[in-house]
Amino acid sequence: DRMSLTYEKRAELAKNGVAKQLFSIIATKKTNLCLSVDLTSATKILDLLEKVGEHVCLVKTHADIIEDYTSDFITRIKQLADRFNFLILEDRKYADIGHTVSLQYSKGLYKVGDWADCVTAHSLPGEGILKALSSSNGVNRGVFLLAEMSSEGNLITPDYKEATVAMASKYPELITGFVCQNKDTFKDPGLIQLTPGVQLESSKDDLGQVYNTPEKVILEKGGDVIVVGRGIVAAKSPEAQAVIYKDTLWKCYLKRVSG
Ligand code: 6AU
Repeated sequence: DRMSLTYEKRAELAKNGVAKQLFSIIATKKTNLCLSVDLTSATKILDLLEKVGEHVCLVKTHADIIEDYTSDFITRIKQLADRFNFLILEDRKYADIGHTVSLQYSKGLYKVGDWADCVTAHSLPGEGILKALSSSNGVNRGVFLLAEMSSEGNLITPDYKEATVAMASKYPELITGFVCQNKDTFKDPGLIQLTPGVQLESSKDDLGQVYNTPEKVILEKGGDVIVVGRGIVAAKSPEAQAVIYKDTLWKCYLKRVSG
């Protein structure tokens, strides 16, 4: 069962190149923290990553909230990714027909396909969306499919979740893992459980987000890579807070694989 396997072992089992790479980075840097840099200023994002890049395995962006987005921002975030050895996930949550998604992925202002190691997508439209995202010409790319959400009242049902996992199994070379909340959602130890909705204390925000603690998310719910946004970004010292999250999350992982 994937709960007791180390990240090193799981790197060997991964079929998607990005999953393999991410498991290896996690094992090397000893961090399973994904920072969600939900800031609207490119300069602020780059400043923050200068400070916390060494503590994270994955940086999750929402390119479409950045007010001063330019190709220079991409050049610089890629330099930081190389320097600190982290991957970039553009959290676009594609959810349209394959043809539209292939345009959204490769064209427009953001040209996500040029720079993002991986992206998020909903399974809702059917597997055309995965066909569209598969066609990135041999470049090492991956997709996290949304199988569950952290927000209260979301409309995902157990059947939808199972159908999502079944759909993903037809695209083993493309799928990096699932954005999900529970360890029973999927079994394949070569895939990554990316879990958002995490803060040091259980709580909620005013718009339906639900937070669980690192202990609960890693030890009970099976999170492999943990997404933290405001828990770090909105802290007085994001750098100090990133270290606290990194250490706490890593301890939980060590406890999980040791027992
Ligand atoms: O820690 P927060 O609440 O500040 O940020 C959580 C981040 C946000 C959401 O867009 C994203 O995680 N997210 C996702 C993802 C990653 O796809 C799915 C979900 O169910 N809940 C969620 O919060 O950038």
